[in-house]
This record gives sequence, C-alpha cells and structure tokens, in this order.
Amino acid sequence: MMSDVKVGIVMGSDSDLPIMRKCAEALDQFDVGWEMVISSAHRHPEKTARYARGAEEAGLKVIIAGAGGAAHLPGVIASMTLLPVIGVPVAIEPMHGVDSLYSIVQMPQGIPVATVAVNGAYNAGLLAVQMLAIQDESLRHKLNNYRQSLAAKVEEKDSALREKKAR
Ligand code: RP5
Repeated sequence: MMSDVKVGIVMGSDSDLPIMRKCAEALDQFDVGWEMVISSAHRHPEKTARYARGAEEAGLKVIIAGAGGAAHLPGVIASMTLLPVIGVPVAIEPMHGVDSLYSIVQMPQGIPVATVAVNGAYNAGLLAVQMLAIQDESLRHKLNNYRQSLAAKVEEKDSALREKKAR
C-alpha cells in the first residue's frame, strides 16, 4: 500500500518546533500527508543518514529540513537523497538566523537546497505542495483557490482603507 505521507519535515532540535510546525499547517491546509522527525546532522549523524537514505523508499516525495545556527542539516540530507530538499533557516540567538540562512542557502554546486526565508516554514510547506502539484491536478486546483483568496484579502484591505479615508 502506498503511504499517504508525502513530505518529511525534519528539524535539528525540538527548539525548532515552534517555527517548523508551520510547515505542517500549510500542508494540512492542502490535505497533504506529512511526518515530523527530530534528527541532527552533528548530534546524531547516523540517524540523519538513515532517514535521508530511506526517504524515497518510504514513499516521501519532498523533504523539508529546518535548523538554526551552523545549519548543515538540509545540505547533509540533500547529499544523501535525490528527493528535492527545502531548507528552512531557523532564527536562534545570537545571530538571529543570519548564520542559518547563509549555511543553508550557500550550498556549493552539485547539491542544491531550495532555501526559504528565515523562519519561512509556512512557505516551505507551500513550496512542497507546489512541487507535488506538478503531478496532481486537484492540488493545482486548491493552489489556484488559495492564490485567489490571497488576492481577495488584498482587495478587502484596500476597500477598508478607502472607506476609512472617505470618512
Ligand atoms: C540546531 O541547533 C537546531 O536546529 C537548533 O536550531 C539549534 C539549537 O538546538 P538546541 O540547543 O535548542 O537543541 O542544530
């Protein structure tokens, strides 16, 4: 039986969870199955390697990996799988995410990681949905509706602003 879990959400520590749970929120919005794992490229490299090497066989289609500081987790995972990896730079003290952003976004040629904004976990979830939508018409339909809802909110805010100005 094919697993319903399409996206693996990996984070370096439970301290990343308040940010990384936003990936799951985005995926839930589109009824995309996910699993969450804590693994660390430096504190538990064997577990990280096992997860990355087994991900495709486990039925995953995309991996989202978030970490803070010297954040090599997404790059290490990407080196051990052909699945697309989306990296989420998590902001931690004392550099507030500049360190993790540079660590994740500056992957040398050969092993790409699609990097979202610092703490941009929701967008990472959305990007995973867009990747899956390449081969899923119903997901494309849902994404179109979502985009329309974003535009409608802008119109609402604009109308509210104009109304305020008119008073
Ligand atoms: C990274 O170290 C984790 O991704 C986390 O962002 C950071 C701090 O981890 P903890 O010390 O809070 O466990 O590997």
